[in-house]
Order: sequence, then C-alpha cells, then structure tokens
Amino acid sequence: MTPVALYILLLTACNGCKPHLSTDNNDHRVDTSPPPDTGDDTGETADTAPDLPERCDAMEVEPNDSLDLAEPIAMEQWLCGTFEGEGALGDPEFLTFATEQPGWLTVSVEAAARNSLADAQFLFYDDNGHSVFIYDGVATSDPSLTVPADVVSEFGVVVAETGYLSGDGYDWALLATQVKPPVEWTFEETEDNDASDRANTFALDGTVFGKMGDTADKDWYHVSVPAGLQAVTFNIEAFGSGSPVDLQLRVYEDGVVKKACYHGVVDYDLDPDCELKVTEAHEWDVLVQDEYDSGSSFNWYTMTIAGVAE
Ligand SMILES: [Ca+2]
Ligand SMILES: [Ca+2]
Ligand SMILES: [Ca+2]
Ligand SMILES: [Ca+2]
Repeated sequence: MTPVALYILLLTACNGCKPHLSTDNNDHRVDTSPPPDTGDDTGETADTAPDLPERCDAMEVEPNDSLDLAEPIAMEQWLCGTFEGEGALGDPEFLTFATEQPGWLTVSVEAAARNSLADAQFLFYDDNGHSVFIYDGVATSDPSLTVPADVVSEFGVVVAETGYLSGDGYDWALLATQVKPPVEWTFEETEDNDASDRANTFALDGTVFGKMGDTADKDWYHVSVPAGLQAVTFNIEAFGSGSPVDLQLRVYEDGVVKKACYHGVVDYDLDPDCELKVTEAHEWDVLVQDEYDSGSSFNWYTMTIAGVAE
C-alpha cells in the first residue's frame, strides 16, 4: 500500500473519532497567524524571503498536497505553515527530508503549543514503506515521534488537521531533528519470541530494547526470580519517550496470569509500570504486546525488570 493510500485510509477510518472544532473563529483565542505578506508580489521570485513569524525558520511552499508535490524540507529547522485548503481532506502538507547519518530522530509538530486552532496529526513513513500515524503527544494534542533510524534514508511526513479544518489561525510548525537515543538498555530482544516456549531469557535487573515489529507481534521473556527479594518491578519506557505504541504487559507463572499492567501511575501515562510482591523464588514468563496489535519498525520499547531487596 502506498503511503498516500494508507494516509487516506487512515484519515477516513478516523473521521469523526475526535470532536471537530467549530469553524467559527469567535472564541477570542489569540490570533497567531502570520502577518499578511505585504511585500511586492512578483509571482516569480520564490527566493524572496518574507518576514518569518516568531519561532519559524522557514515557511511551507504550496502546493504540497500530494506525494508528487511533496516538499523537501531541511532538518533542524522549524518549518511553519497553515492549513488553508478547501478539499475534502482540508490542506494536507506532504513533506520529505533526508538523514545524513544513522541514529535516532524526532519529528515534532506544534499547533496547540503555539495557540493555533488546529489539532494536528501526521503520518510518518520511510522509503521502505514502513509508516506510523501520530495523533497526540504526551498530555498534549500536539503529535511528536522519536524513533531509531538505523540507516541513512529519506523520510516523509504528511501533516493534516484532525477534523480536516482549515483557515485563518489553523497554523502549524514542524521540526525534524536528529537526537540522542532517549533510553538505555543492556540487551536487545531476539525474534522469534512469539510464544512462551521461545521466550528470550531476561536476566533480572537488566533492560531490553525491543520492537513491536509487525502487526500483533508478541514478545515473550523468561525471568528467574531468586528467593530473598521483597518485590519485582516492571517498567516499560516507550510512548513517554516518543515511541508510537500503547503497550501492555502480563506476568505468567505456570501459564496463569499473576499480573497485568496497562499504564503507569497515572492513566494517561501509557507505559506500564507495576510491581509484584514476592516471598520466594519464581519462574515467570513476561508477555509484552501492543494494546491495538499495531506494529512497525518504528514501534520500539525498553522494559526493565528489577528486584527490590528485602
Ligand atoms: Ca498549507
Ligand atoms: Ca498543502
Ligand atoms: Ca518484537
Ligand atoms: Ca515477537
């Protein structure tokens, strides 16, 4: 499936899954839209730089409404634009950028943070056809994504308004930047670990780096808990550090669920964080999977399992 087809499919699938904003701009929000371009409009001088709005390094160049018209952008710069189209999908912004070295990268869109009326979302994809759809960040409607990009590649982003709304005040800003890994780990998962009898051995007090690499991926780990501890803690770091996942974790003993963890201390922390009290030695199998069975090469996590001494 092409990214465009996927994009349209996902947009269609999600139409109505969020409340639509009123198009009547009468709620007294601060209008942060860029000032009108009062410069000479020669129509030809694309290199003429208009005054940039605050915290913008460059402005989008329309039309950028399809894969064929995708706009190459520079990394490490805030690109600013406005949803202002009339089509059924509002004003999609197709953008591309290329990395120059392997590593991790973050793509962030700011709309609410800049007092925009827009609820922005984006589709992110690489040139191998892997893609992921991002609606929200952590405790904000502004979407952000941090992923490993192990090979130098071109990437694409399609930014759109969640309700396909557009007009004055529906501004957005996007930054694609290379970053240090946001997490540390002591070993990496080894597939195929999709069943408990193929579980990866997990040494207590370690941290695994794994991926929900495919749809409905199941990652099993086996951990031996020695006697003499008072508790064992399970901590997943993923969504909170920019991964596009919503994971759950289950601890099994002899095939019976001992503990199921769905989120952190607060509900909106999607990363499971829980503990099990212990009084003796145990042999446990731990299953990590996505709440919605989604998977891609971008869907990473780390999990730490640690013993708490008496
Ligand atoms: Ca636009
Ligand atoms: Ca556009
Ligand atoms: Ca996996
Ligand atoms: Ca697996």
